[in-house]
Amino acid sequence: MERTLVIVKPDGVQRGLTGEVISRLERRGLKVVALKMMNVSRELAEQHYAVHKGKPFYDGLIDYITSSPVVVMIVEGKNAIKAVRNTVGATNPVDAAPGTIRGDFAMDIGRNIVHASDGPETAAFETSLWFSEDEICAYTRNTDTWIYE
Ligand code: IDP
Repeated sequence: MERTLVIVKPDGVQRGLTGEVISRLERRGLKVVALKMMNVSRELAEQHYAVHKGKPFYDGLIDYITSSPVVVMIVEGKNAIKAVRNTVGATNPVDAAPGTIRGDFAMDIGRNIVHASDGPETAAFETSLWFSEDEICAYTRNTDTWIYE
């Protein structure tokens, strides 16, 4: 089982899409194992987006993610990183397929509703950046045998 970080970004929270995002992930079969709403400090935003430092959109990205509360979660599942990325859709919503979260609810790359870790290393880094170990709930679901062979 993999764990990956998902953030409902400020535009997603403001637009009332938090439940929609969680619902789509849950309905797919992913299991939420940690969840909280929070304001993002500039320090945390800079750590999370360190890889983008120096890019033209960096300052706007830090302003955006710190502008209003986010809902952040860890979801778990078989190949969860890829499954979540595919459910979220392409970074630029104009390229995101209909049926994906970004393809259904977003118009602009700078307001794309959701963040999802893009690989095993970033997932490990980001889950430990946003959550302490005692905030993560490990639990079994009786439905898992109906989701996984
Ligand atoms: P991802 O969120 O799909 O993993 P990344 O390329 O890692 O995409 O970019 C991180 C975030 O930075 C994007 O989700 C988006 O919010 C923002 N971003 C990326 N490129 C641009 C851009 O050209 N203009 C404005 N924002 C951008």
